Amino acid sequence: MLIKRAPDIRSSDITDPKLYLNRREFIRAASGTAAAVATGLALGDAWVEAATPAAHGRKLEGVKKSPFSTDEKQNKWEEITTYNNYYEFGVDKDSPSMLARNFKTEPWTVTVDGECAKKGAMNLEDVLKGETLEERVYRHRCVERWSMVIPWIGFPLANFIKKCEPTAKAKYIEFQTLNDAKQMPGLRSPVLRWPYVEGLRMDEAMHPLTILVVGLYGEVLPNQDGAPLRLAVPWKYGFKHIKSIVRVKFVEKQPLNTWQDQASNEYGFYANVNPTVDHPRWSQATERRIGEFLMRKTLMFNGYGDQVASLYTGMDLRKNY
Ligand SMILES: Nc1nc2c(c(=O)[nH]1)N[C@H]1C(S)=C(S)[C@@H](COP(=O)(O)O)O[C@H]1N2
Ligand SMILES: [Mo]
Repeated sequence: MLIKRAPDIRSSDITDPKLYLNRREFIRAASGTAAAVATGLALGDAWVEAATPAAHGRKLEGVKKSPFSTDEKQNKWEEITTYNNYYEFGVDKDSPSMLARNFKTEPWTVTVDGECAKKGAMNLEDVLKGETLEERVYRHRCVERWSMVIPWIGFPLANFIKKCEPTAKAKYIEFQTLNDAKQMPGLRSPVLRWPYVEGLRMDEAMHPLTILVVGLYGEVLPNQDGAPLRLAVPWKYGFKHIKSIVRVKFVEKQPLNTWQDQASNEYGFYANVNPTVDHPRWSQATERRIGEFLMRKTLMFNGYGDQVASLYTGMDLRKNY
């Protein structure tokens, strides 16, 4: 059953209509894939609305609580695994829950290059080596004005960066998502330029709130949420939280992130949550917490200002949106 929620800005409202691949076409395009067959979507022209929460998977051992967690009410597993943006698996919020089901996350390799001493392929086990996993309950605010509270499990990105030994020239870090059209039916649509790319300034990347995520609610991360490895930067809009990361590059110049590439007048590099800087097509002053009816006030830096505001001292946040 399609889970209906309070009215929201639909992906079709924020995407150039020319490029927007509608649900019916999308499912037809995807129906050749194993994923679509497995989820019962490939029924000729008849299509089924079959958003289903992720099955419960493997429990993660030895997870510590973190003082960086919010004690706000957490969104449900069902919400966090059926309401996703992940255009590699379709532009509708429930498409990833259906089409990412058979996505292969093992084995997984992250390739490191650019301005660092330790270049090359690292398998996920090496990325995780020596890390203590922490539960970080973070507010998550999408640029489209919805929000959730999500108990991620991960570890500081700073730890990973130290392993790579960046040089003095490394001013930014760039991330890339897997680009595999066989597994990701959304890549057949030109809705974005693939692969999905994101970046952070080095001090943002080293900040203790910035984590690499491998789990959710005490379990291995579900595919629709970016398994096996995704980013969480809680003071920034959701599009900075790149999923299924396969490449990390240390660079001197500010990377061109995917949504800035798509519409630079609407989406910038910094993407700090900021209720005083409107999106050209809507206000960012309020947001809808998924599961709630009334809008709430959006907080500067998504409520993480005490920890991160100093990163932007002297910067014009209207220009650097
Ligand atoms: N590779 C990739 N990463 C992505 C996206 C995407 O389409 N592709 N969407 C982004 C957007 S717009 C949001 S709001 C978050 C949503 O993350 P969630 O599904 O875990 O809530 O993922 C971000 N990361
Ligand atoms: Mo988003």
